[in-house]
Amino acid sequence: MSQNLDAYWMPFTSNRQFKKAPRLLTRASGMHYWTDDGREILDGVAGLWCVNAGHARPKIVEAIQRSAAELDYAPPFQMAHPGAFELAEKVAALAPEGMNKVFFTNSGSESVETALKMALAYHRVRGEGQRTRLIGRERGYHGVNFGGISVGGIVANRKMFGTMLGGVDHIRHTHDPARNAFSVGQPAHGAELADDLERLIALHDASTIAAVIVEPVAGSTGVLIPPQGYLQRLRQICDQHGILLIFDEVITGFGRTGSPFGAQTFGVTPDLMTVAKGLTNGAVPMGAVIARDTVHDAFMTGPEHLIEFFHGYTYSAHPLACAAGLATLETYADEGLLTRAAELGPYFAEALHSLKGLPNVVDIRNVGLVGGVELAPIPGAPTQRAFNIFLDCFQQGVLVRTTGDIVAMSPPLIIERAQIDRLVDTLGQAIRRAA
Ligand code: PXG
Ligand code: PLP
Repeated sequence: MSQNLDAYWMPFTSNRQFKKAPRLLTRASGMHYWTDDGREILDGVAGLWCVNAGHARPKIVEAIQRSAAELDYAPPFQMAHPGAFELAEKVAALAPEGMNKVFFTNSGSESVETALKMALAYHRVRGEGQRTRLIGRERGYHGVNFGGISVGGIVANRKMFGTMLGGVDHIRHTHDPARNAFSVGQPAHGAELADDLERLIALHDASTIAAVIVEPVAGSTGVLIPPQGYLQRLRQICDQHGILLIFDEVITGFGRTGSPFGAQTFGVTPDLMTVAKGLTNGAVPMGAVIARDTVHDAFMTGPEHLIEFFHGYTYSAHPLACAAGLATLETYADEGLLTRAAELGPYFAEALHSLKGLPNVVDIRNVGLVGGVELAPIPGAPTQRAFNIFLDCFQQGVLVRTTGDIVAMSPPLIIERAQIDRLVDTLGQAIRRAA
């Protein structure tokens, strides 16, 4: 490695360790990456949970190339370009009924900030401006901006950053290995954990609460599947108390759980949905908030010449991102990818759960084409066992992802059965070696 690695301060990375033994990817196609030294790597995480149609898909590549030459940039404030409307319409068509308004951002983190601001402003335009409190959940990941880490519940992402947003509280997480370890699909126990919201309502009074934000499946914290009935119960409590329910579908959006959105897989419609990642297949940064018509319409009340929502990004609905998004949705439709995780889910589940009984495996969780394998930490060295397994898998030509002592998998939705076998076999061997 002759390249100078000094200047690049890498995100969410152990920089010094990485730079001593770098892992560089230089090319990608379909289910695979290639490293700078020419090794083929099976992608078990869809890049970072985003490349749902697989890498470098021709339609998407061509759309990006065409768009870059045709319209490099168009201002999104008081101006627009056709691609933005076209993409919004297509996204709305995939979303649950009644959710037909799409606000574009450039990442999941920005989608979260946007949704939280929308929720606050929604109550205010309706004359309930006292609803300022935002409720998140322990172990939640909602990106890294101040709103997102405030409602988020991952300690390491919060503790360095001061007081964050005021007026935030958290309901309990749903991870309950004592009752639910090795559940296939949605665990049976824990719907009553949603009642924790009642506790916060009793404490703060519903009239002060604007919104609750949760990931339908908590991804970054280690793949926590919602217990049966849990999301329904949250919806019920929110309805009862006039609280908006926000689903952060940055990972669960665009086919990961077997339907276009987790909302559909789990049969619960939120008021706002945040998405990113799979919206453009990871090829161009883009996110969005998908809103219920009723939320949007509440803003459309004042004089028509006035701006209704004082929010937006220089690159909202960027032409390149819209082109990538349109080609991505076309690719998903052409190949039936948004429901493929439902077809392959049982096979993936069986493969994954075959790891039960291997040394230090304390839980296995799955839904659609997302899975997590939780390991007992090495005493005194948390995260080390999973990270060693990650390195071993990479050495064997398979990319997985770890968080804490959990190995997460979320392969591109084009994965074939034989590749699922290879992914799980490689992981199994690495788990044995790490014993
Ligand atoms: N919400 C959720 C639910 C996410 O999973 C974000 C928001 C933020 O999106 P951006 O595009 O700002 O990163 C995410 C992102 C991991 C990992 O380690 C997961 C994410 C990002 C980085 C790492 O699993 N998810
Ligand atoms: N900082 C400054 C000084 C700016 O002028 C702008 C946008 O005009 C921003 C930050 C926000 O950038 P973006 O719209 O890309 O989020």
